[in-house]
Amino acid sequence: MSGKITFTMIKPGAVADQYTGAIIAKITEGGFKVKALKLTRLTKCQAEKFYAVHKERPFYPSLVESMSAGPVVAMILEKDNAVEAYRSFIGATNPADAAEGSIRKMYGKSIEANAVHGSDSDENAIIETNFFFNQQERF
Ligand code: 3AN
Repeated sequence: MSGKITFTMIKPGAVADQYTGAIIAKITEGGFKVKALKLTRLTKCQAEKFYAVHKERPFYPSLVESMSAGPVVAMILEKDNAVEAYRSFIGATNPADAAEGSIRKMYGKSIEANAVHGSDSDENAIIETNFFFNQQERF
């Protein structure tokens, strides 16, 4: 059975471009309920850990650099079948391939600066929410 929770992050580029409000509005209009939310900044070491799965990929150093370059907005979102629903809602990794009207199409600039992160499995959603939020910060 699929979980009700996913984790998302508005990436530093989109936060710097002042898209935070528009993206949160779109997420809530999409039927996702915000269960936790914070503006925070990843250290380089935290960004390395968060994207450790990609550490052999050529884009890893640049990804780590850009993800730690400024604040992010981290959120826990709730919806039935949350992980899959949110990934289809935000659009393809490359904004150029993302569906019209999706967050990555509207606010992404490149495959790396693609506006938002979304968990890719229920297991990773749990790991990622635990990475950012303690119990008192969840509602
Ligand atoms: P998604 O975020 O759609 O799950 P992943 O997990 O393949 O995509 O990639 C994680 C992050 O790594 C992406 N959000 C993007 O920022 C970056 N990324 C993925 N592929 C590339 C690439 N070919 N060049 C640069 N950055 C990439």
